[in-house]
Amino acid sequence: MIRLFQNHHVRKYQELDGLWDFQPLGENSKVEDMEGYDYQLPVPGCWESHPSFANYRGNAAYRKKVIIKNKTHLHLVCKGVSHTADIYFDGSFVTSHYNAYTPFSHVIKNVTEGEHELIIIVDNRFTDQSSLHIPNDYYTYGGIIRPVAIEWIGDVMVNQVKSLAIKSGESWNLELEVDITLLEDVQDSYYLKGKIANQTFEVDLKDKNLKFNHLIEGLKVSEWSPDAPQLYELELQIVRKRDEVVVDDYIDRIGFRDVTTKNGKIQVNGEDVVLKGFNRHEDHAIVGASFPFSLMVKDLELMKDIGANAVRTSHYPNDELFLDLCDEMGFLVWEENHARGLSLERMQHPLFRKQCEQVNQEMVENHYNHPSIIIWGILNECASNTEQGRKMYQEQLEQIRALDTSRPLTFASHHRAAELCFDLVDIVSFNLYPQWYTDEDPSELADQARKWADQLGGKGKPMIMSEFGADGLYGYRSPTAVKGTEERQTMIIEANLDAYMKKDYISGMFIWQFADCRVTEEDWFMTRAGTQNNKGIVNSYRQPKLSYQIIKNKWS
Ligand code: ADA
Repeated sequence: MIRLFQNHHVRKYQELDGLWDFQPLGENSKVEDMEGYDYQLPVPGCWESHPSFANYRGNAAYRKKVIIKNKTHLHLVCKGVSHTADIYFDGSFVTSHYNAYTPFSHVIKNVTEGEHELIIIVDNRFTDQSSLHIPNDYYTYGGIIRPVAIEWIGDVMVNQVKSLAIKSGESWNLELEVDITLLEDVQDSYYLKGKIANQTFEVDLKDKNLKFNHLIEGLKVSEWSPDAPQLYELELQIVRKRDEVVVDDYIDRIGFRDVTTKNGKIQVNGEDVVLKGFNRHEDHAIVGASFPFSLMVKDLELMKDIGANAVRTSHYPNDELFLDLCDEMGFLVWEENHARGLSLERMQHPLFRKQCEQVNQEMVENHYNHPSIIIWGILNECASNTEQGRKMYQEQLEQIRALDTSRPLTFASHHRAAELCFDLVDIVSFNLYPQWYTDEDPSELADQARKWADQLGGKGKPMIMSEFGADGLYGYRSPTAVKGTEERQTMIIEANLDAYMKKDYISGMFIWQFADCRVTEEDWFMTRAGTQNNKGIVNSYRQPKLSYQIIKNKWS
């Protein structure tokens, strides 16, 4: 399932879920060296879920045959390939993409009737071509981890529509930024027909103005809010004038809400909110990073059961299906670009800026319309304590602001008094682990963090405790309550929540972390028991630890 709603009624599309031929490739072998495929693996899926590839870090070929009944242009849509994809169609190279966590697409023109071969070479190795996927305190899986679809398109297609809801008195306006792609030098003329809530509209596509804004005013709609997550379908159609035939369409879902940061607080539709939630990796003991819809629901239902209202997509953009679910369930989302704990040296990797810029673009362009996303975050615990790092933080925050002025920006800092970038963001966020990594008192530390924020460019800005928590090895119980027991994890989380829930200047708290997750053996096995980050309040199978009930008692 690619989305929680029908993305097209007119444009024909086929999701390529299923068993694909699979063959691991040698260190330097190429697709043309392929002899045969000895395996069949599910797509979407991680190859680590297959017994033979539980620890495989390398490259591999996935192959799928597709039948085309009549000549067409094909729009290939990939929602996530981990972490690098080289795509071939009928043996010819089509496109490449780096990064597991952002979607990409490509048009293959004039595909004839008959059987065709789609091959995706997937590579999850840590090489000098990868500045963001590196050995880390989470796992870079291998595979086509999110859905793939092919779409039949004509000469004109709706490529992307960004929708900005703007309150206007008692009603709402909707500013559309429409991007239409013209594939051939067509002679026909077209117009765009649209429908949202109680209004229809038309825009003439004269002189092929293919990127334009269109304002719809006076919409009488119910707002999207965490308690009443009302969604509306925006339907756009491209109509050929000479015969009124609809040649393409595009459907998305819109929530009418706005996000502000005033008086040191965060507001949704003018109402102050306090975010209470979890940092969540897309990681599960059985499916790795490739979540079927039912397990996405499971995670959010558990969070709802605990009384959480927010989730941070630590540390990368999430599967759009998960964001659709957050839209429907009224979760508030801090979505962030892909980076975790990169030193200045790593930020100076020759590909870092280009790869971050690409992820930021793909994240914002593709996820812009989700009302559940109320904050964009960047560069978790990177070198924002250095002048050179600051330049890159500033560059990325400016890039995202240029793409989206409607959401506040932040980043999670662990640099305490040495932080140099709080003046660049709308919300100041702290990763602090009092009682775990330090013996500090959570209440005193939070007060001190507020002072750091005020002194370092964050005065008057909302403050989020973006990470706090402790290891708790599932099933390790002991009256000693030593660090690593579930008892100690519970005590530490309780002490943090008791402190933060009382502080009026704290607008959000995200426990690190929702579920235990796999980490890379390289660099991390010594500091992570079982080569796992065990700070989940459930284990990687979603079995609750002692802390689950304590948090629930406080939040629900
Ligand atoms: C950091 C980091 C998390 C995780 C956490 C921990 O704050 O942002 O990804 O590694 O530490 O478990 O120590």
